[in-house]
Amino acid sequence: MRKKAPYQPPSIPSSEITSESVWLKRRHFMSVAAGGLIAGAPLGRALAASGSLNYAAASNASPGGFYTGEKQTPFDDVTRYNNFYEFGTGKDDPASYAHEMSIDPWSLQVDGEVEKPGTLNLEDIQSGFDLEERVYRLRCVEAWSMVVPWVGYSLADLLKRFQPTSKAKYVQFYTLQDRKQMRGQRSFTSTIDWPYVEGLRMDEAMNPLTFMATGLYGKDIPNQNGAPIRLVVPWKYGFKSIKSIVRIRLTERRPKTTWEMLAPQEYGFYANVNPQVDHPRWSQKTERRLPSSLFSPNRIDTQMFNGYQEQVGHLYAGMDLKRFY
Ligand SMILES: Nc1nc2c(c(=O)[nH]1)N[C@H]1C(S)=C(S)[C@@H](COP(=O)(O)O)O[C@H]1N2
Ligand SMILES: [Mo]
Repeated sequence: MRKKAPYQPPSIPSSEITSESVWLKRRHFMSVAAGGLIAGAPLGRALAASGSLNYAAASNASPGGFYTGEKQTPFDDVTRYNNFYEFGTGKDDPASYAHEMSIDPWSLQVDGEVEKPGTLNLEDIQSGFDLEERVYRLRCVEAWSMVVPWVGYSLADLLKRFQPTSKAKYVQFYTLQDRKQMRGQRSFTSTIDWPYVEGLRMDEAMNPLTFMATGLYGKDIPNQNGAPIRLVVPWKYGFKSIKSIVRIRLTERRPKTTWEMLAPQEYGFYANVNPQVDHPRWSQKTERRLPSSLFSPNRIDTQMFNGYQEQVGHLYAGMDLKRFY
């Protein structure tokens, strides 16, 4: 079996990196823009130190939306409170059982409407693209949310390498299917038709915010968060951010997606975060920001497109978002 190159941690803590100021590539850093620096301090921290940090300012901490200065959800919450039904439906099941999945070797196939179909192995996935850090809000349809410092690259960077054809209108994603490694897939009570699948419209896939994460908090991404590579679409409900991807297929027709197949009246293809459109069984107006407890529930208002309206609102101009939820 191929040996994995030892992970080189960034030489500065992840909390001090802003995506605008530092793009990191394994083994070396490349400064591409000084835009995020105020007198040497990262933008988020400088704002926080000024004492005038409010929610709106934090949301807009970077013009591209690549970085929010909001308090980051601690590593332990990000990696122990998960949805990954392949390992069970309890929030702590993925942290308990995702180690039963091996990610080495791994193969990610890219096919369909592309000029150059091919596969990426683990090494390609982990170090074949320029890595950068993005700090995004993640809003689950269940009305909890987190702020996560991801490491990875844009989906556009990945797709361009395989040269999408003019017929490519959608992108479909598939999670690993392996009953031996994924105990949730062996469960008799599971109603999901495995493998977990997701999809995006081509313009959503190519939007600069759409991210492939291979790490978080400056480390390789833990299995429970979707190792070795998972999608992150920060303006959509979390279920769109499919984990442990083995296939990306570009298509002419809109692909089927797991939650839409399961309950189409509750979960749509678009699944854009929208406080105006409630889930049939609960309100989407507010969310519980982790860490949260009985004594500090930490409820905050949910923002349109999870606060990324400026970056992605144009994608849905003229669409009835109550109908296309
Ligand atoms: N393959 C797969 N991907 C998945 C899920 C899943 O059950 N299986 N759950 C989704 C849901 S509902 C959410 S909220 C996010 C959670 O990501 P996190 O556990 O890293 O916070 O993963 C999404 N990706
Ligand atoms: Mo979710």
